[in-house]
Amino acid sequence: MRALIVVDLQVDFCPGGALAVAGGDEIVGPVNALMADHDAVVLTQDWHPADHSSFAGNHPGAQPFGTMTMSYGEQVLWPDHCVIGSKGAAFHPGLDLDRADLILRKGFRREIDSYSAFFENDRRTSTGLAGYLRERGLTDLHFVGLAHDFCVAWSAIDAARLGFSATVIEQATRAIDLNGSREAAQAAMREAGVTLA
Ligand code: VGL
Ligand code: ZN
Repeated sequence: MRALIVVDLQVDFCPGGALAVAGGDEIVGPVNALMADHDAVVLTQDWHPADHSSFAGNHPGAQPFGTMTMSYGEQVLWPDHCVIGSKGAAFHPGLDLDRADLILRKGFRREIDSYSAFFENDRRTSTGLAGYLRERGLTDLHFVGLAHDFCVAWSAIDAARLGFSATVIEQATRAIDLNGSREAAQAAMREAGVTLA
């Protein structure tokens, strides 16, 4: 059975938002249309406490889009975004929420970021999503949403590694493209066995 995994299609990742992805809002219509072709729809929601360690604003002297070494490795420092309960953390108002079976929040622990919908950035702490999908017999996963080169790519790579069939529907994603991250993510996805459609 096929699941559509809609990654972080939230106000802060769309034009005008705190961590805007160019053209992010253009994919809302295509994503809504894809929902009908799937047996299940899962939405992920980036969901950070205001004191989150991935926010440049929480590290005196740090600049957004710089990097910092955390206990689990290197972490990009982002503009403050998707703060729990804020307007920017809400889904894009055009997204069809009624079709969602599951809304999975991630990144809610202050000390660890979570790009992937499956594992937090320590690459060990599970979000529980794999168990949910397996128990429902959802083995064929189609990824769309934002951002192509971070949360979509990391989620699809983890899905392939976990033994799911993983496809990224590229026309329903948009990239941040930070220092070549778009090309790097595409190469990493191909390497991991993700289909780019
Ligand atoms: C994302 C950076 C920080 C994403 C989330 O959804 O790709 N990127 N938080
Ligand atoms: Zn985030």
